Amino acid sequence: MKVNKAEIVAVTARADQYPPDNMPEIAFAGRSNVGKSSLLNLLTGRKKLAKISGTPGKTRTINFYEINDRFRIVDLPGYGYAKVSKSESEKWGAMMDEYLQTREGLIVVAQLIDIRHEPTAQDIQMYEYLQYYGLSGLIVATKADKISRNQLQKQMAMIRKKLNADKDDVILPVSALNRTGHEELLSELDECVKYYEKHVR
Ligand SMILES: Nc1nc2c(ncn2[C@@H]2O[C@H](COP(=O)(O)OP(=O)(O)O)[C@@H](O)[C@H]2O)c(=O)[nH]1
Ligand SMILES: [Mg+2]
Repeated sequence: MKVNKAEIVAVTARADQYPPDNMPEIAFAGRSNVGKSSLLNLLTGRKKLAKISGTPGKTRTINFYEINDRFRIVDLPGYGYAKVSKSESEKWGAMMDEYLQTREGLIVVAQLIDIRHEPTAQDIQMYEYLQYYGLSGLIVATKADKISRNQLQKQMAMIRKKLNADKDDVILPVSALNRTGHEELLSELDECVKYYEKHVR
């Protein structure tokens, strides 16, 4: 798949401001700073489409990006940032529930995990949540440029094991820095969208 067109269509914390639920969507979830925005920019070939932040915990909205007038990538607010208050984290949870549990067009949630580190308790919790709602299956191991080729397989196996991931789950190493996994991820997204086009519509 080639990305010919990418535009941001909504930035919101409120369900009544989501774009119409009439298109397949693939959401990106993960800890703050895991590389969600960078990956989005890599995939769309637009360096400044999504804001990259040096300070984690900035995004408090759900950002909808429409690709090729065909599907959307949805950048979910990151979790795991220590400096949030209880009420903020409750708001985050309610926002996630609202989106993840009501969106008809949502096909799958790509869960981003930093390839260098063990999944955190929150990563595991998120995986189980997604699995429960039938939204798991695609794990993206980010910042692959930070480790050696040798370590790559080892780290991916560790992530799979730690998450207790389903054997059919796809784990893709990616790097926004050197474009590792760029084509593979795009074709994975394409498969998901095709599935929607064939079965849901
Ligand atoms: N080395 C490396 N750094 C990355 C990569 N992706 C993101 N980063 C860095 O990680 C930080 C957080 O990235 P960002 O995309 O804003 O993460 P988000 O909070 O998940 O949206 C930034 O400093 C990025 O430059 C990558 O593939 N390789
Ligand atoms: Mg971001």
